[in-house]
Amino acid sequence: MSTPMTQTPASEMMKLLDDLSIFSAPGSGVTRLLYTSEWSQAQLFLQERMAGFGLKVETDKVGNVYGRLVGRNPDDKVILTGSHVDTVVNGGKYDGAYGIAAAITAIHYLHETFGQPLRSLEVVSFCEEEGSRFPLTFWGSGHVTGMYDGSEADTCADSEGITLRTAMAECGYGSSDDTMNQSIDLIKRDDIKAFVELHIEQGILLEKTSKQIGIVQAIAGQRRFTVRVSGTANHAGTTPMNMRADALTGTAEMLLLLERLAGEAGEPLVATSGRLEIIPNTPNVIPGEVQFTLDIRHSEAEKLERFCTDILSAFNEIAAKRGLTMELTPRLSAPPAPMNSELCHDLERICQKQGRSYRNMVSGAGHDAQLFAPRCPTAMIFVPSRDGISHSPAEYSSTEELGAGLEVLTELLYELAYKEI
Ligand code: HGY
Ligand code: MN
Ligand code: MN
Repeated sequence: MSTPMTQTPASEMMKLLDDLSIFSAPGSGVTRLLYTSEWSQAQLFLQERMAGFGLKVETDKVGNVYGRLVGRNPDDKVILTGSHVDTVVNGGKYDGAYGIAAAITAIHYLHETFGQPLRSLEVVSFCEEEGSRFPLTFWGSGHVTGMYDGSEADTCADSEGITLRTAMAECGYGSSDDTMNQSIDLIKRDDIKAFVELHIEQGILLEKTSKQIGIVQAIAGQRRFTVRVSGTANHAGTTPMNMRADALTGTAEMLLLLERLAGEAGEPLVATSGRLEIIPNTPNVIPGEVQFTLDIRHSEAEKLERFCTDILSAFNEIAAKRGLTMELTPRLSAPPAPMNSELCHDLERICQKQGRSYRNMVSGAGHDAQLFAPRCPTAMIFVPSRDGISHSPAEYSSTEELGAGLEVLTELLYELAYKEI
């Protein structure tokens, strides 16, 4: 049995969003990193809310949370909608959370208004997408779509050296032996008929062109790496400048080259190094080692690959010239993902029917939807971000803008779950 809707769907969704944003580490904005206590509390909160709305709640071995409204044809494939529950450090309250809150609200509204759907309609709160704590991303949807087999949990650790496996076990997920891998089949899913993700744009295009809705045509491909540059730690006072193998100045030359070549490559290519660690990170010691991240994106696969090849060989040349060595660890290779054209046309029709202004666009941000696109019909809907700001406490979209996205999502879910398709 579900609880009746006592307020408008938009206000129910906003209440969910506000309640969800409380689960954060101290500091500005929202910080909810994978397998932390605030992350666990958020997933528990969502399970309670989903159960309260009469959904069948399940969690899998990596901590994805599902809420299913069982359809009249329970053996038919499922319509899945949702997003990720984790955030960046000091992020906003809408990135990821909005897609989950809207999905729960939409399903609650459809159940109250139209009863049981033809086929099951399911919301998912993916455990992790950002790559903020561990040097990999899409940990949730990557298992559901078979990108990961769980063995990665032993080969990566956070900045305090806690392995992903340990962090999982501390939250009661996964298992210390290799049964985790055998249980992966319990995570990878082949029963999904379509996946729809509602998300804030995290860019300024919709606001600049005064459109209420973005219909995503494709999601940019992403390559992420960890780069370790090694030189010679030495005394800052007694080592002449021409006798140094300084890992930090070598890294600085690499990153300035990255910035210049990415600018010359032109849009939509972007390249970022967001995290850098210096060893021994001591004022009077020449840095012996630097570890930094690379995040490179493009909407065309071959241009993305070519830029990565070129920049990494240029880095090797800089290292050789400076007597440094460079070690590269690939962390992510998510190809560009075209969305389903039929679902895009459905979204255009729904926007016209609802009198919503909209535009077709490419997403520079990565999303869980890009892992589903090769496996099932997939669609993404954007709403505007004020000043295009995201991954920041200043991330904001108005109730009206978020409500418009909710109504478009709700109508698409109705067509997918309640009608013969
Ligand atoms: O980094 C991204 O594009 C996404 O916000 N995780
Ligand atoms: Mn996101
Ligand atoms: Mn994000």
